[in-house]
Amino acid sequence: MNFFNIEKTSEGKARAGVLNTDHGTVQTPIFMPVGTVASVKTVHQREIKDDIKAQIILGNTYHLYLRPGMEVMEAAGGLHKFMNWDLPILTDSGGFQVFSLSGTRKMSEEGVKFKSHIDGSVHLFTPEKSMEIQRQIGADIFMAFDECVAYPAHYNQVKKSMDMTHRWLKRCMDWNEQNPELYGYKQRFFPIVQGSTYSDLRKISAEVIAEAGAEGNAIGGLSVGEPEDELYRITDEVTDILPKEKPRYLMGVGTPWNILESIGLGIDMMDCVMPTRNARNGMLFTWQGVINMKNEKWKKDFSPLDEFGTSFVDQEYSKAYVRHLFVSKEYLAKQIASIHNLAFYLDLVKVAREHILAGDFYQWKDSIVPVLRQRL
Ligand code: PRF
Repeated sequence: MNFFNIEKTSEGKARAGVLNTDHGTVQTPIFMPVGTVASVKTVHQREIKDDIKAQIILGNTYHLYLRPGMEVMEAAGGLHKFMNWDLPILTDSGGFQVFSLSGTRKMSEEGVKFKSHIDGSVHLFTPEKSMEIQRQIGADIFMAFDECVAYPAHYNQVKKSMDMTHRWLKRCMDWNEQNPELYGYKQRFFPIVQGSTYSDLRKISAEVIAEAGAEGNAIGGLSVGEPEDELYRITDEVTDILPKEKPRYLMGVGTPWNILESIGLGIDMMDCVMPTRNARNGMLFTWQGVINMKNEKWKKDFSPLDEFGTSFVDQEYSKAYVRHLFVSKEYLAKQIASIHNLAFYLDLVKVAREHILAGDFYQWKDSIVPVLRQRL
């Protein structure tokens, strides 16, 4: 069985496909909830699977390496067993999290030396170390060790960083070739395109990554503060170069409208902390627009949390009740809002997929995007 089968390509670049992993299939385009520390924050595995209907979740090398650590991970038999999640998992390689979380860090050709955000202890991540940790975690899909430069960055700095990411890719692939999987199922490796918002660098990087011949490819370095039109422009340019027959993963994107536009540009997989992080702050995404749950205007609104929502929380609780929970700073507020947002994101990509299969994706997207962006 192929790892990736495309079922239908629409009028433009959008496509509907299926990923086949040893932990089950994933229908694409797909959104992947982020489970950084072996937990999708505030949400039970049972809810992620049965209510939210997630088909694959993310774990993070950086966090899991620091805690619980790889001794525990290997003794557990990998992340699937440790967290009792038997569907597919993807792990990010750690580089991006080192940049965004650890206070002090030092880059070199060898790798990144950093201080743990937990206890200040010093560690070194190299491409080889990241691969070794990702073998111990045992995700179905694992990522190359890359550097994501901040936005904006000078051309020369971006080029230098991108060239190093390409050299690191070679080291990742050499290590993977010599070190097989630990747990008896297949792990698929995805390299990452960098190059910030410079078209010529993105073209070089996409060609290098395509040339690597991996089973899937990712686009990094976006959604880091650049304007939305730049995100779309670069995604469009890069998906023109990455091989059509392999899945394309856009890392860390984004809002519901970013997700639909990216699907329209040929992206198959996305992840973002936005649905869970914003939920914890009271921001709900719906088919009618964005809701601030803490707003006074919901105080006596006893209508369902989201009348078009697919999850049980949408029908079983009122806006007034969930607002009350937020105002009272109850844990349950964060839990209900996270379940709602993740279920909405999964419904969004499911409906997008149906429109791709029906052949009217672009027409549908253009009509729904302005609605999704509304503030209610
Ligand atoms: N690289 C890696 N992980 C990432 C990114 C990246 O560039 C991004 C950028 N949006 C999110 N997560 N390895």
